Amino acid sequence: MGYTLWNDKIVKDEEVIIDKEDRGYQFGDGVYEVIKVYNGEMFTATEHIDRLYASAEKIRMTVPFTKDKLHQLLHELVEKNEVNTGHIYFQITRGVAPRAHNFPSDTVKPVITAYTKENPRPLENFKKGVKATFVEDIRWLRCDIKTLNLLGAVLAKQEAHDKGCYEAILHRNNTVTEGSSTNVFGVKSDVLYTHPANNFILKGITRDVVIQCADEIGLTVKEIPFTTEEALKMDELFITSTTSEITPVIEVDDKKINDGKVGEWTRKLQKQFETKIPKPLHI
Ligand code: DCS
Repeated sequence: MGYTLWNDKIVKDEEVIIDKEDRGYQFGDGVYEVIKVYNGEMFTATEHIDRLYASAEKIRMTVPFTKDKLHQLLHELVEKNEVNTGHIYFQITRGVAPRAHNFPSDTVKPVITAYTKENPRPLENFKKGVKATFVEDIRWLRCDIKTLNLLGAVLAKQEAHDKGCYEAILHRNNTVTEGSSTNVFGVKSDVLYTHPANNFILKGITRDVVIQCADEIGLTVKEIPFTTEEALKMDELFITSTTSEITPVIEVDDKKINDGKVGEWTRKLQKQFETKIPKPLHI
């Protein structure tokens, strides 16, 4: 048992009450973020908070705090729950009102919940890589917004798990967009390819860090889409996210990438990424 941030207060988990007419519960009317905690320290918290505010604005919702205040509250939550390595999940909904599709009046306050989980890094996946499967991207056309409406992603991920795969690589008319909860990258002839950050994908914070890492190690990045067919012919393929970091993909629909071996550039990127994450304090 631990503590949850509930609106502007940190309370015991069991004190949180979620109303049945919360619009997040009924409509998925809200936005969310997941922030990784390494050795008690939040990683890229500013970027995640900025994206939360941007998502909220895109659905015409106002976060009732300043960014600094939210940052401070999340920091307190991590301390209070004594998180070592894990993550924070936080969401904000349009609040509680009698059920009607249109927005409630301005007096209705958004509802914020944030909690933490202790969660080890999936190091085995980083080392050995995972299997993936292609799934048609049936999501809506505003995938740039990190909304609570995740049914398209849920169905895709389940299809992948049913096939014994870690991730579903989504495609629209055979153009790879992203994973169900990750961004997708491919390396071909020493160039790193990924889908451009438009309305078809979520602009991952890890994606941005990886692009920066690529720059730092001299790997050319091209933000142009590739097809499912091209994906299978990549020298290297990997997925990225806050919790999956840089996870190599060694097989898609039973077809091996690079003979099922993790590629050199992927290893170099993983190494560069490692230099950026908060290290344990040795006092
Ligand atoms: N694309 C989608 C559809 C996602 O849901 C996510 C994150 C990403 C890309 C990668 O973004 P970040 O690099 O910013 O994490 N999904 C979060 C989730 O739902 N669980 O963990 C991360």
